[in-house]
Amino acid sequence: MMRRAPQSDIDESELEISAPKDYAAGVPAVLVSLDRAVEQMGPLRTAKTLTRLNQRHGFDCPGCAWPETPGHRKPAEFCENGAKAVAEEATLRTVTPEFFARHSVSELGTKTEYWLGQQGRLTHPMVLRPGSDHYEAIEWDDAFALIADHLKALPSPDHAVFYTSGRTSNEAAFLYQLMIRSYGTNNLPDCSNMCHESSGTALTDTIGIGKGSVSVPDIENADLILIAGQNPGTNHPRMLSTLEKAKANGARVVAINPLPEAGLRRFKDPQKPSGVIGQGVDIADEFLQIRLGGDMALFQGLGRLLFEAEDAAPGTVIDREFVAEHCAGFDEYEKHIRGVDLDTVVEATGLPLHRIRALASDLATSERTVVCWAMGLTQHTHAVATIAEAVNLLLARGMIGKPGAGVCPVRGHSNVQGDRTMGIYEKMPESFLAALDAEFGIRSPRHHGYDTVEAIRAMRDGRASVFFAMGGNFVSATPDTHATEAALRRCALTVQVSTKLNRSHTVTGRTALILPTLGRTDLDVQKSGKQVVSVEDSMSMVHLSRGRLRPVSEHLLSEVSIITRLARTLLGPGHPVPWEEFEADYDRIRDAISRVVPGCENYNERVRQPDGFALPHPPRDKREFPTHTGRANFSVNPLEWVPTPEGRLILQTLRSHDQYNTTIYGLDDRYRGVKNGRRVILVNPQDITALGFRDGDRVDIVSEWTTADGTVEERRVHDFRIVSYSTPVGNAAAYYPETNPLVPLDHVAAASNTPASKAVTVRLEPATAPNGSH
Ligand SMILES: Nc1nc2c(c(=O)[nH]1)N[C@H]1C(S)=C(S)[C@@H](COP(=O)(O)OP(=O)(O)OC[C@H]3O[C@@H](n4cnc5c(=O)[nH]c(N)nc54)[C@H](O)[C@@H]3O)O[C@H]1N2
Ligand SMILES: Nc1nc2c(c(=O)[nH]1)N[C@H]1C(S)=C(S)[C@@H](COP(=O)(O)OP(=O)(O)OC[C@H]3O[C@@H](n4cnc5c(=O)[nH]c(N)nc54)[C@H](O)[C@@H]3O)O[C@H]1N2
Ligand SMILES: [Mo]
Repeated sequence: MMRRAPQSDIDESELEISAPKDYAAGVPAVLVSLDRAVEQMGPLRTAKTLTRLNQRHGFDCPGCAWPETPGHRKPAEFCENGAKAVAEEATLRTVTPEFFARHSVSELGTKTEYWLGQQGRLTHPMVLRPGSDHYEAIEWDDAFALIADHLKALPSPDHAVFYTSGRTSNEAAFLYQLMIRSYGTNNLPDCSNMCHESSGTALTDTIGIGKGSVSVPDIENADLILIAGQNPGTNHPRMLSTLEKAKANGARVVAINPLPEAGLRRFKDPQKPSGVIGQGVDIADEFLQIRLGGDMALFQGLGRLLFEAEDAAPGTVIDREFVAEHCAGFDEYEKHIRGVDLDTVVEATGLPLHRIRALASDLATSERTVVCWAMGLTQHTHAVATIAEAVNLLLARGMIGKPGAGVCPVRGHSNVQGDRTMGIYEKMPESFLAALDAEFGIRSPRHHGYDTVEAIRAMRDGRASVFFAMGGNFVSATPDTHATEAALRRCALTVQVSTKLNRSHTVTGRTALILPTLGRTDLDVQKSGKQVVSVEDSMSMVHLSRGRLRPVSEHLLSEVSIITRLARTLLGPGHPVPWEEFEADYDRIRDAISRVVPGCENYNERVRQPDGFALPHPPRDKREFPTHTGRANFSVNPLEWVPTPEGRLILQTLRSHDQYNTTIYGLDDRYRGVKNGRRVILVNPQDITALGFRDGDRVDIVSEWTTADGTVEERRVHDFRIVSYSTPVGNAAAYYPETNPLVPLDHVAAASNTPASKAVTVRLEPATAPNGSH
């Protein structure tokens, strides 16, 4: 039966540590999925939901953006963490106006994300009035009027910020950016700014489109797959089935990671007898335990070794034809990369030279190479250059735009890529804005808006004072928690369109609103009947998603309804966009999308095909590279890496197996052997001793940051337990979002402005106070 939400918060004294697992999934994964699902939804709703997950007539998993295998789908096309994502959303627990009457905002502000999230689905629009410490119910129309009044009172539309997380459907995203641009600003920061922005920036410069160039069949047919800076066993578990197939077809998989992640070692597919009673399959043939931030050096070293292999057997390694026909900048690249010092590569990566040579020889002989990556590459100061170096390797070998080969940035949120395609971007190109204006007879602003980091600075400095979030948990997901909190508290109004309670509801402007919305699993009925929405996965496939569950409250509105009703209030009756028609029938939104968004022609028809349709990708489809040179660009990047200063550690902030970003599903990072708690820091045993500590000691983590004018700033989080763990010497790991207060706002990647959450310089001190603050 469904269990009640937790009444008390986490007791970290219950923390248990055991040995990390050496395989992912297996039977425990199924048992955990069912247990969590039944706990939140009860048995009937569990059966109804899990059988529809990722099915052709079902809904798209609100978990990750890994694609479904085209053609055939297994009866249960989900994974443990997909099941948890669904259980969290489809839960029958509710957060009602009575809940807010019982709990003040200040009290809620002392709770952990885990406790807040476990309380259930938001049921009513709520308002926090100036000076009050309790949210109270508000009518929808009054909420829209209140937002419109605030927006109209601003000195300029650029004083408002409109954030988007990555679960919003294409239809809602398209209307959201349309409303915001009609109002007059491009301030559209999104979670992508903290996520794959570095990938988008690097890929746009080098191959002309900021999206991955491979499909699932490409991965299945590759003969060499590099997985760098990604933990698929936890964050993209369905990818393991694809990798299993690739291995069965003879692929070699090389994992490049500071941590020996369980999912990269062995996979037991619980849907196969061999995964239930057998050993499962080994995923990685090679595991390179690289130092944090060492990937750029690795890729450059590999580049030099490829040229050496070419010298030894001319005409066999570099794809001269591809380079001559499609690329620019090769000579400069060759000159630079031949000069790379291999001793520096060894120092930067922490990898023995013979292992790097072995990988170079794999690369030199592979006929179909795919490089996959995620946050381990994107969240570094030199992230864009690192990804550009991976592209250099692939270009030199002619590995883009042919079957079985290419770039595979594995995206995070289930529709983060689609939201960008629909215009959620602070610097959308002129061609898109012009098409939008022509379709609707509006005039979109042309000057660029704020990204996430710039939005925080603008609120901090009083240049923005209305903050509106379409989903997400801005306060906890962004870096420098205390600075971000102070910035939000300066606002006149903060608005959160949300499904569940989170910390962003407790850190507010003078007035605050919570607008509860339908999720991916919920039935959405409008004037014309039941609605469907569409999403784009990590491999540019666009398809439909149909929610079927009865919403937990009759007061929820869909995101489309919230946007169209707010737009009508804000923009007035004479506005040229047919907001009411759009709300009544989402087909009308898709008709508009088909005329504005490139590649979406005949959207309604094509999205209804069984597997949807693929958006165009010129490098993948025809080896065309729409860059500024009209060719695929090699790039020259001065080598950067992340040495560990004396007596310090470089800290990466990452996800446990039991969370979805800031949503904490539970307290069990099963694969890493951490149970009943999250305030841990994983440290190499040599460092523990060298720094004068012992395994199990409780410490404060203090980050050190030198500002532009040379001042050293310190940030502190309290009371973390040291766990001895296999991580390179000098490198440590701890969970996000508990460690976000340590990440300085200005510590960002060059060119993409993505917070460098995987490389924070820290020192450890004996714990000064028990945890209690966040
Ligand atoms: N269940 C679940 N699924 C999710 C999410 C979730 O929180 N939970 N989040 C979703 C989102 S939004 C995203 S963006 C993705 C995130 O997916 P991931 O990027 O896999 O997430 P992280 O936990 O940040 O893991 C980063 C991985 O990179 C490694 N790493 C860190 N620094 C480096 C480095 O310098 N070099 C190399 N080579 N490796 C490094 C870490 O050890 C870790 O294995 O997952 C998505 N899917
Ligand atoms: N230190 C550190 N910081 C990081 C990262 C890291 O690795 N380290 N990773 C970064 C990354 S990759 C990302 S993507 C961001 C994530 O940043 P966000 O996307 O802002 O955060 P989430 O935790 O995914 O947001 C969860 C909330 O979204 C709401 N929600 C869920 N589903 C829906 C829906 O369908 N509609 C609406 N309107 N709301 C919904 C719920 O209220 C829930 O509480 O965090 C970034 N921050
Ligand atoms: Mo992400």
